[in-house]
Amino acid sequence: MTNTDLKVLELLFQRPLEPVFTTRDNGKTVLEIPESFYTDRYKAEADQVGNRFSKNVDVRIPVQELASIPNLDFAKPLGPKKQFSLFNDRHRNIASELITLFMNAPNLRQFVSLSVFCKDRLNPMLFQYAYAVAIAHRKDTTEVPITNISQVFPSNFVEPSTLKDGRQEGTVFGESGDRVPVPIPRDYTASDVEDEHRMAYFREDIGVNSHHWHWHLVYPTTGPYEVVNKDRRGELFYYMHQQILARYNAERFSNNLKRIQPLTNLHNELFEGYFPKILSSLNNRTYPGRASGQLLKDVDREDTKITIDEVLRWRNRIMDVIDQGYVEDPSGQRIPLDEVRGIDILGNMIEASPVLSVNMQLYGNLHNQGHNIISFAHDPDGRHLEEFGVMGDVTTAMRDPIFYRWHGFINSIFTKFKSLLNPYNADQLGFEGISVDYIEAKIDKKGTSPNRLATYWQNSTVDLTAGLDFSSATNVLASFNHLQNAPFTYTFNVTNNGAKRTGTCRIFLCPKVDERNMPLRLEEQRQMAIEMDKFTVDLVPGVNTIRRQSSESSVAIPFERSFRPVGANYQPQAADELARFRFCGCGWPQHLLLPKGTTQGMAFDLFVMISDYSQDSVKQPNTPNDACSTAYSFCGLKDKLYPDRRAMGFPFDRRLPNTYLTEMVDAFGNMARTDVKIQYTDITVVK
Ligand code: CUO
Repeated sequence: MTNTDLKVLELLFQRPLEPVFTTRDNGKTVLEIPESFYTDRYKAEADQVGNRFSKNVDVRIPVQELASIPNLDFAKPLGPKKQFSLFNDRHRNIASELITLFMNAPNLRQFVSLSVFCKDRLNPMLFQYAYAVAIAHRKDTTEVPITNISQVFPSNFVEPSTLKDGRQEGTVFGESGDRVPVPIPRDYTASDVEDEHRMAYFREDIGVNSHHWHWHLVYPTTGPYEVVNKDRRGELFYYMHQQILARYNAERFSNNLKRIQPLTNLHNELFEGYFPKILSSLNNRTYPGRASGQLLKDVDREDTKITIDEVLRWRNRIMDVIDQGYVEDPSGQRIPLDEVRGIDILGNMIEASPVLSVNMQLYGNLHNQGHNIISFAHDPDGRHLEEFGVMGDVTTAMRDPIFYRWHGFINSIFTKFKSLLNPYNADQLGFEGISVDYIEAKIDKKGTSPNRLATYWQNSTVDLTAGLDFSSATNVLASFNHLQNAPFTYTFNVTNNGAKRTGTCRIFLCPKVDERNMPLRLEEQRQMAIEMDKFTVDLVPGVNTIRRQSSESSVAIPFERSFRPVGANYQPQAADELARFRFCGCGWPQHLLLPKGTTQGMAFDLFVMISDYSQDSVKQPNTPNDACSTAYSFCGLKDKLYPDRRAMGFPFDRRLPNTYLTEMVDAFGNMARTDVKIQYTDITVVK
């Protein structure tokens, strides 16, 4: 790839609402587009506007003419100021067609031209989504960094007055040292009267929401078959969201709240309201809120029609097939829901992916339509001309408390399926001749005691310049408080009483007691277990000491990865460095790796298991390794198989042979547990 092509592709993530001929990279760069690329508004004055913007720039990049002008009529129903939703059938079909168009561009140059041409002719959110999917999946764009969505559309992520203040700071002080980052307020969506507000720091975390967007970007439901059909995609839909719920529950216990109540009855009032107070960049309106006590109604709007009855019918059919043990494809062929493929089939069917669902007509579109019905609860027939609420959009859905209850319900269906499988037996759980003798987790600081972990607040700065349209040329910096944990290291002593072999080390954190302070039985505890890390270990005969840092976790990505500054100035030049630096935003934010805990110290079981690698390993295709696929437990590996043959969540995804965790650990030498305490301190550290 030439540097210019890479540069153009990166620039298209900046200033999503500004015409493509305006300057980018803080006024330094401009794209010189063919006359035919100007939209009707500017066509007559093409010369004049083009000159106006190319006057004081350092770099001018010419964009090649398109071999053939694409027909974009398919995208017409989604006007430029409409909210775009991945849960909406019509929007998804449009997105799918656009992704196909982008994927089919015959070479890199033409893909660049096509993207430049399309940008000003399409709904900006639709464009950014389909464009990012194409960049993530085209073979010739693997080196292009995908700008974090929170930096492309910052108003979807931060309180809007921050952006105004940030622009003002930038305009008044320029790049001078007097400029300070503008603080994003922490408690702006509700007061302490609302109990659920205790969870706002988690739900409204920028890293949490950008992870969720990025996951759905990597695993789209529609588009070309080769883009959608990824190894164990349906199972990962189940598992990644199940882990979010497990983490949310541990976080709720830390905040003295009861566990999630799944939204099983769609006719009851939704007791929690939510007023997001964030802006949609596209139309400069706030996302609608939802009052407490709202009832769900059938949605009857121009481009969305859903009845609650229909959703319930799909649910019943899915419950029935789980009892039956098989699903039926459109020709009536029975496909068994066995312990290997069953969960994957169900995941794709329940989410649902029109490309991969076994039978969309019969099993419907349960999860997506639930998002929609909830997101329109405030204006189900559109009489108030209000758009969907935050639940209608993957960039914002996790902000709303109802997200966790809807997914809690979806998860309960998967749980039912898993509960019908045989419990794991000794052959599957054990690893003959391996014994884990000692485990600890200790903060990386002198004088700290083992198994006492710590959380606190940290104030960090993010650069929101990329997405700010029509603003000053200087950077806009915002600072915000987020939970943070003190880095720690796990140490395990493992004795191998046999020949040299390989194992998979699986680390989980499980709450010990429930909301009433009663000890949790293994059956409940396993469903709340949080995966912390998973990695391969070579075990020599005799004693092995294994050390692993919390920052190496297979579920999380570091803060810098989520929020790297945007623009050419920050980009390493050397190819290998660039590959390492490449942004890949899928992964749980490292700063939320641990639940908050309590000021007195909250007790958890730290569980470690070493499983037999010969039962875990997969034969990977010979595709190049991707430098940024580090959160593989949640996000898989690019162009490879999911790197663990066991069911996701193993060993906690199925019933287990013991009543309490301690009994299971006593019964199997290859497992160990210890008590750890997570202590929260209400201090803020500035990064
Ligand atoms: Cu990720 Cu419902 O699937 O939001």
